[in-house]
Amino acid sequence: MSSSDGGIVTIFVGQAGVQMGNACWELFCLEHGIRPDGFMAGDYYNDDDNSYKTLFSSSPSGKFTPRSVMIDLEPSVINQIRTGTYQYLFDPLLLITGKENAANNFARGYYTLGQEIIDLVLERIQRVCEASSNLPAFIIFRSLGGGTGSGFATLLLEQLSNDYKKVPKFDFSIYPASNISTTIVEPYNAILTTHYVMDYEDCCFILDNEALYDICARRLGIERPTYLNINRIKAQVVSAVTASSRFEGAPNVGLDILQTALVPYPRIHFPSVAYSPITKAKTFNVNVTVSRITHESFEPTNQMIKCDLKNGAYMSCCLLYRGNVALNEVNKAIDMLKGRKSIRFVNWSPTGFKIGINYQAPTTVPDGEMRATDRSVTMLCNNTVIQTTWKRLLRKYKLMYRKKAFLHHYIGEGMEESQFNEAQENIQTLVQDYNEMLIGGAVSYVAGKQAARTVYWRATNSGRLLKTAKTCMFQGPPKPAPSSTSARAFPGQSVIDVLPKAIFKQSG
Ligand SMILES: Nc1nc2c(ncn2[C@@H]2O[C@H](COP(=O)(O)OP(=O)(O)OP(=O)(O)O)[C@@H](O)[C@H]2O)c(=O)[nH]1
Ligand SMILES: [Mg+2]
Repeated sequence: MSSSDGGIVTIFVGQAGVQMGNACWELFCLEHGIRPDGFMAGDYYNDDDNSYKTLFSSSPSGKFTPRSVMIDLEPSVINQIRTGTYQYLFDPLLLITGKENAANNFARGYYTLGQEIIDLVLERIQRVCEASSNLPAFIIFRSLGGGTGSGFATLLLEQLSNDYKKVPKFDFSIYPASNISTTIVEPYNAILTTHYVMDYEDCCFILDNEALYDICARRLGIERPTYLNINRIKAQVVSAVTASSRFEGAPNVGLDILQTALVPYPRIHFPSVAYSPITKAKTFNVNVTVSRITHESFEPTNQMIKCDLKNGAYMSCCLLYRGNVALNEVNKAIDMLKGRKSIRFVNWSPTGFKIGINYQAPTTVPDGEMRATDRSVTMLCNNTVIQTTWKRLLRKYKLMYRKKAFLHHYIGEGMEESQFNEAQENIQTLVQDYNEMLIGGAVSYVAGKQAARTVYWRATNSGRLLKTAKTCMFQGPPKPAPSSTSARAFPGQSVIDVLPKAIFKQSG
């Protein structure tokens, strides 16, 4: 075993980031048989098994250490790690704290407090990177609403994109939930950070706590979910996304392939996430078939962001299966999905679904709230409906900004008012960019299925997006394909292949 093998470097920023980190490392340790003190449990030890190397480095004494840096501008959250069950797991130098938090203020995280600590953080990250012979990716975890999660993470991503230009940067962000937001200025922080890091990160999975609370309540029967409950669900997604870099599978979809599949244009990089099965620990006789989990992963009950995918069109979709899953069962499940008119793809991206199968079954925390299963699926998709989450946030942002409410807190820490205008304009343009993805149309149709539906959008001169008169050419009882589109599909051929060329133009 050597400590110099390549691996993903994970970076946890602010309270939400660090607490997500706790859940992730709890799970990673269980998956690799590493005890909380950093040594491998005897029965797991196998000289030929290198799966741990992606996430852990190892020392000659047999101690495993996460390739991970945790940062918070205040000490209390990380102090719980320093004195908790996993205190010996982490390298103490990689747990970095300042003296006071950013008080939910982007500007404190980015300017005043952030500037004091950034050099130290970069030096520690460099140490971790130098111990890796290659560096496939950084994964950053944070909340968009917190001062540290928004402001400091922005500063960090800016520096990382300078120092490690070629290394892809993934982001797992907690998006401010619409109804249960803990701080009034979260929309400011979230929009400012999204604006500033737009060009510094490659792919940002956004998850919202409201959706996760709902999952806990509906799926796990937890009346008052805690952050631990929801962070453990998110950890399953993180584990699935990194599984291909650790365990065997075919076809195995790595982070690089995921990024290529999910991000059609640099700015269109906000996929949403769903997971199945999420079942109560004490449920008996659960029928976890491939078809059932696939179906469930498209249901709103399993989505980790509050928006209805049925109202948008998919640009891409990846299904990452784990465990005992046969490719022919997956193909059958995909055929079933293709017959659902609620699943529409933009007509310039008709290739449909990217499939990954990893043979390692999901691991669950013993005595945790989720039932162990021998297979699971994580659904990652880039759907145009995500723009509604930005619109929702912009509405709140504008309400406050119009009255210049709370602005003095930001100006007092070194920001200028013009930066608020720029951020607002950039996110408005992002919404517009997502709209442009729809121009040309979206299709859900498979030959042989009765219900087929085609929706066209076009842009007006003012830039507004309109559904054209051709909207919903098929509805209700089955009708023959309209001659205007020459959309005659043969058995086994999708109508996508025979529709007229999209009038889609690449933005910017
Ligand atoms: N999912 C999840 N969300 C969290 C957790 N802790 C805080 N949040 C959410 O994160 C947002 C607040 O951000 P924090 O992460 O607490 O803030 P911070 O990054 O530490 O920044 P400051 O405290 O302002 O310095 C709120 O929307 C919280 O609901 C957590 O453990 N899990
Ligand atoms: Mg904090």
